[in-house]
Amino acid sequence: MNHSSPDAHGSHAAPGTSASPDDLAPPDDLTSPAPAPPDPAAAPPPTRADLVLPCLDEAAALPWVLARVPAGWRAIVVDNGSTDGSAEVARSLGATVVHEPRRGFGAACHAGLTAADADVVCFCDCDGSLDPRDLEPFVRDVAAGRTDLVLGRRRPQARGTWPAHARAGNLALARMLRRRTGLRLHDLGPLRAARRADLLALALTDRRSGYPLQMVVRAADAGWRVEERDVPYLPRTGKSKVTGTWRGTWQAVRDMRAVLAEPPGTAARPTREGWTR
Ligand SMILES: Nc1nc2c(ncn2[C@@H]2O[C@H](COP(=O)(O)OP(=O)(O)OP(=O)(O)O)[C@@H](O)[C@H]2O)c(=O)[nH]1
Ligand SMILES: [Mg+2]
Repeated sequence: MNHSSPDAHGSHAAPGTSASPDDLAPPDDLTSPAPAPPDPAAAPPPTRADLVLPCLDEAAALPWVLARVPAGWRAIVVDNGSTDGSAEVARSLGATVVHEPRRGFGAACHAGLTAADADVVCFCDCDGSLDPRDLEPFVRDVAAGRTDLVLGRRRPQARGTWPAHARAGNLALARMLRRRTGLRLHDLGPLRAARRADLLALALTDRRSGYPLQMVVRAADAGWRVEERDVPYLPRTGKSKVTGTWRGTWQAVRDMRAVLAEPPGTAARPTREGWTR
């Protein structure tokens, strides 16, 4: 299901922003001094990250997406040949715009990764289906070295957000991935975070729909700690290009099959000690 109304997203509050009954209750002792305001110098600095946003004709979704980029992060919008003014919209909203003339989801993601310079790099679709703020805990954990790759497991928030054939395909893919790598994932979602140098060392070659799967397969082969966390999945803004079309779905299946057929050990292995092949 498509939509163009920003209200469709309005109800998605940031994690941790809803007031609990305790927050609303008056303090027991009204005479006690007010708590000191937080000392900005004492607060831990927010973890910086580069956020790669592959973009093909997403002018309608960009304002919503870019308004949700966490403070201090750099939004890298990779324009993949848009004709709807996406690049101009992104630039006017303060994003770094990279042009990738070669079509394909993987081509766009990889151009963003090579343009990034932060230690931690995140990926998010640019169609308003995922909220970049949900990446904050992913980045904290990757930056702290608690994990190597975090994926958002998409949890649809409305009927029709995720067509049945796409869900079934994704589930089948997750099963094949489990057989191939042993990883117990439920989704191969596009919301993700990892260290930039490690991602580059995976030497990903797919430049179409197989890119996200190849990332996970090679990460597993390299012994990374790969995790998934639930994230809300919203109806996209604008016209569907992949899951809503037979052609897009068929191409995605072909690309993914090719990735799963790759023999293990094709990529460099980033380890704690260095890189091995
Ligand atoms: N499909 C596609 N998406 C691209 C390409 N280049 C960049 N993108 C962007 O990649 C993101 C994911 O693509 P989507 O079209 O949302 O694909 P999807 O989420 O699988 O399917 P739908 O949302 O149903 O179309 C979006 O932000 C696109 O604008 C490309 O060549 N093909
Ligand atoms: Mg989408």
